[in-house]
Amino acid sequence: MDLNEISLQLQAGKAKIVKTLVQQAIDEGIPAQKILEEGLLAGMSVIGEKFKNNDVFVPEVLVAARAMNMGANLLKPLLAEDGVKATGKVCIGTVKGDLHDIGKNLVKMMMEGKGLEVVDLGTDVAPETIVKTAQEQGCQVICCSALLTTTMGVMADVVKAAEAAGIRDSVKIMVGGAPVTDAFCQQVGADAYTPDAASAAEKAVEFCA
Ligand code: B1M
Repeated sequence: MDLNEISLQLQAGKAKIVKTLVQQAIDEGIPAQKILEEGLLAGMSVIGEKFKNNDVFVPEVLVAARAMNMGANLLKPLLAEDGVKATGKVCIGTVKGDLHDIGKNLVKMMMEGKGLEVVDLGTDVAPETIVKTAQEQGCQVICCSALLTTTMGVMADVVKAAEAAGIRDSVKIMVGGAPVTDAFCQQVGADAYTPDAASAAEKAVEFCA
């Protein structure tokens, strides 16, 4: 199958067709990672570019996001199959003021695929909530996602909240999302920046070991 068809249908927001095509690609034996990257993420990337240039608007992006999630859900068990299972507990959330959750959901998916237990706090999460959850649930790692330049600064508050709660030495703080960089990670005093979901999962396993 031509994975570009998945990308095109995602861009058109045709969630049911995307779901059918993803299933078809799976049935044809195409690796889940390839379907994710060349079908779903490729389509989302085109939508992102159009959104930036005002060629599409929030409603179109939302239906594309829905199609992305429906396709990704089918891939989840397959992405989870490979490799030795690790143990550890991670809490993850998109920071306060930010509603983007597609990347976070992929990170969660990859982490679960590695055998980690993931407490998902959703989007628009206050630093105190993330830290309190990590404390109460005994998470070794906190993962913060931010997609906006106006919200990435909240990650610094997460680090400060962990210090204030006295858990900074016992928890690793990971940051990610499109505007986040390694330099930013160091600037806010977090422990690791990873550019994508797969490397985030690998790093979390390393931290939990
Ligand atoms: Co928004 N949006 N959006 N949006 N949106 C961006 C981010 C933007 C870059 C678009 C643009 O202008 N080009 C821009 C931000 C500009 C900036 O800050 N510099 C933007 C804007 C401006 C906005 C609004 C303000 C628009 C408005 O209302 N005027 C608004 C803000 C709402 C809010 O959050 N308060 C808004 C709203 C929305 C929608 C609701 C319509 C929708 C979100 C739907 C949803 O998530 N459920 C949406 C979307 C979909 C996007 C784009 C098009 C796509 C984002 C995405 O899902 N990418 C985006 C443009 C773009 O990125 N090209 C855009 C796919 C996803 C898999 O990638 O999230 O980067 P990403 O995740 C990657 C890595 O970054 C990494 O792993 C993932 C997979 O490998 N990663 C992590 C992510 N989190 C991690 C955490 C980790 C580790 C790795 O933890 C350790």
